[in-house]
Amino acid sequence: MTAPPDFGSGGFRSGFVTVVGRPNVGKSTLVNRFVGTKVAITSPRPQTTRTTIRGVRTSPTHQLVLLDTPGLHRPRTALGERTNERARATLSEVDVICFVVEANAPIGRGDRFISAMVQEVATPRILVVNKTDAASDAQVVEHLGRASEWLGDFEAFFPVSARSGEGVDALAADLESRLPEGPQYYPDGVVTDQAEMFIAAELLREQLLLVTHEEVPHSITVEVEPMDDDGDDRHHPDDVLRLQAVVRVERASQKGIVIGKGGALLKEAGTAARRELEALLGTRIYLETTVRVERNWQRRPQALDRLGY
Ligand SMILES: Nc1nc2c(ncn2[C@@H]2O[C@H](COP(=O)(O)OP(=O)(O)O)[C@@H](O)[C@H]2O)c(=O)[nH]1
Ligand SMILES: [Mg+2]
Repeated sequence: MTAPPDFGSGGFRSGFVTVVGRPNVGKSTLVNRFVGTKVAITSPRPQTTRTTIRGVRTSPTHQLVLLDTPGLHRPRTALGERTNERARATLSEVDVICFVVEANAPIGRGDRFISAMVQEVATPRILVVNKTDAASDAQVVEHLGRASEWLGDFEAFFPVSARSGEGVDALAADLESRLPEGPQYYPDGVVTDQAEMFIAAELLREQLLLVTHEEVPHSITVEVEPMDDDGDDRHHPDDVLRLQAVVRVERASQKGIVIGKGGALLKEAGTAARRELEALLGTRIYLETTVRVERNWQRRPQALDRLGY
């Protein structure tokens, strides 16, 4: 007779891990790596992530639900205040906190600002030193040493490269070992809680972030909806998913920038986003894009409510 698999004293373990750290340290890249596919868009620009995104990693024995929070930072706009508050509230509600710093930059005020918040709650915390691929061994060792001195107490320390994947499995195993017994919240194969239309909007926003500069990236918000059926489907056979994307910017001058000369920039971004979405959803997509000006939407609470922030 073969023995059943040994799950320790109990059965399935599951729980929530929030990933925090200052903007650009690689939180979204790390969550994508945990999950194995892209659930959160990433970019070299700070504050790419605006809402909390869930990434799910499931094994036969464990389910880790990773919360990719927008970076905690000193807020300057109503949007900044909201994202900050949300990230803060989750700290005490999760099973483990993953606090991420980067190995290729000194630990600074931004890191200490967040670590102070992290130290306020009783939740177990792990320090992750990311971007080891971009730092020397000596830098990594120095960070691991400095971290406890400058950032407070942690249960464990993990050097990783979210980009190459080095160290990520060891980190995941440690996180799993800290989960309580619990249900499988998401079925096998589900890697995120995001709706398809939200992913579509984020993929287009990611493309626009790549090709815009200065204040424009921050002023962009994108909404995608299935297109109304106008009864004229001669050009759009049934196996094509028809989507309408509305790109909002804060000023008229930004509208021209996003559209580009002869519409070239928007068209290119739309095509790139459409291709990624087609691969992700496994269906052909027709994506129509328009740009509208919504004055100072980042500063107006009513606009934030309407846009879903
Ligand atoms: N070299 C290197 N770059 C990374 C790594 N992880 C993330 N990055 C880059 O750092 C930038 C910010 O990453 P992102 O995940 O958007 O950071 P977030 O703001 O903390 O979510 C992007 O350009 C990533 O490609 C890593 O392990 N090594
Ligand atoms: Mg992010």
